[in-house]
Amino acid sequence: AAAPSRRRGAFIVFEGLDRSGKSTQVQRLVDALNARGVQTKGARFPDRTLSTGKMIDSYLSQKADLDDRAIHLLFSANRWERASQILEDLRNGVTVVCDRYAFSGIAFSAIKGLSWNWCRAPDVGLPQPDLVLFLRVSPEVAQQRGGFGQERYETSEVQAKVEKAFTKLGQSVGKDVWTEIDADKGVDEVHEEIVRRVEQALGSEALDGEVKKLWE
Ligand code: 2DT
Ligand code: MG
Repeated sequence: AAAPSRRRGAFIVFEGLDRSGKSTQVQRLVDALNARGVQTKGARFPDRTLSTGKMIDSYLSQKADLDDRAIHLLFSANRWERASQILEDLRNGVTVVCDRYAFSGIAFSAIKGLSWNWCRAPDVGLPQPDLVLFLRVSPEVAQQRGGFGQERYETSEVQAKVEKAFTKLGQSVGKDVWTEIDADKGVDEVHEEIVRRVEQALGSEALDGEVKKLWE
């Protein structure tokens, strides 16, 4: 008999607006998968612990100003700093669950007037997610969950523009990868829906093949 083929891990990305519950749901999913024996690691972008992350953190906390293009490239470089580690984990059979990725990169820069193609270019070739879970929260529920913080982009004007950009991105990514989750619901209900969707992704034949490359 043929040796059993070793399946790679799944690359699962969460995207969404402020207060959509991304970070909570990422942690819940990582714990739930590990509990059922699916070896899983969490990741997040921007990763403020990396060298590019320090500059990004100064920008977001409004301690530093940067040209729109410069900060865009730093966010992309921040992903490239981690890309080989993510790829290695996936190839070793570890599932990676990531809080934000290149879709946030495009959405937050495109609303400043940078072109879609220009924004996409530096991320071409990064590991492509097998599944993107877009947590859609209504402005009303987001408001009930607490006010905005002090960071850049944490205003209702920016959030409304970013939501439109995410919607457009979802259409270009396609339904097999991009899944919308109604994040107005309670934490447990949202978690259960996410687990259902992730189970499908974990059963996919795609995990018998190589990790694809983003936008290629
Ligand atoms: P957090 O609140 O999740 O730490 O995000 N952002 C993020 C970008 O502008 N470009 C990117 O490529 C990424 C990953 C979204 C901090 C802010 O950084 C924005 C919110
Ligand atoms: Mg934030």
